[in-house]
Amino acid sequence: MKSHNFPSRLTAKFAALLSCTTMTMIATTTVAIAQTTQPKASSRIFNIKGELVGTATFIQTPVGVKVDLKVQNLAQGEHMVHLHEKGKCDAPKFQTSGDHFDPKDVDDDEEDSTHLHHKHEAGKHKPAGDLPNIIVKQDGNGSLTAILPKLTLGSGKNSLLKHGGTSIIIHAGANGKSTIPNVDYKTRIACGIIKP
Ligand SMILES: [Cu+2]
Repeated sequence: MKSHNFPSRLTAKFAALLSCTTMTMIATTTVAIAQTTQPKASSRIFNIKGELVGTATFIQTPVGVKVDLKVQNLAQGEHMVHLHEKGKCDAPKFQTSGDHFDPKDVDDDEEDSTHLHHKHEAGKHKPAGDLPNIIVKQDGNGSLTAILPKLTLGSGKNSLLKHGGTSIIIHAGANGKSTIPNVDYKTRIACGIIKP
């Protein structure tokens, strides 16, 4: 009797193991599909000394790219934060990150030609990759969440993951006011390359 029982128990164990493996494979495939349909990106942000001072995550949503930014060890006060047009961060000046990321699409061009006069008059054109200013507290920490409606993590020139990449830059100050004595408020004090 036992000699019959033993192999059947073994078979049951093997079957359980097999179904476990199959379940894991299905789960892995589901995660892979979810990641394909909802692209993500992130960035580790370093100051001019190469110290990590922040992290940013980027998630594709139906209304644009959602950005979550957390910083630490920065000067207290208000800092401008922009996405810049190149995926390069060469300290100490971070000029290799280029200008503000501000891709133009067809809809924008039409809108621009209609409203060009008003926009220039107001002087309020906001580049697509400009985030709200971040407020750094006395302890050096700060965080912000924002949606960038004109940008994507998908394909095309509006993508944060376009050829050549993009970066996130934190400036010394905002509204003409610097957080660091004797440093211009526009100075680029930290930079992170945005990666898939
Ligand atoms: Cu900037």
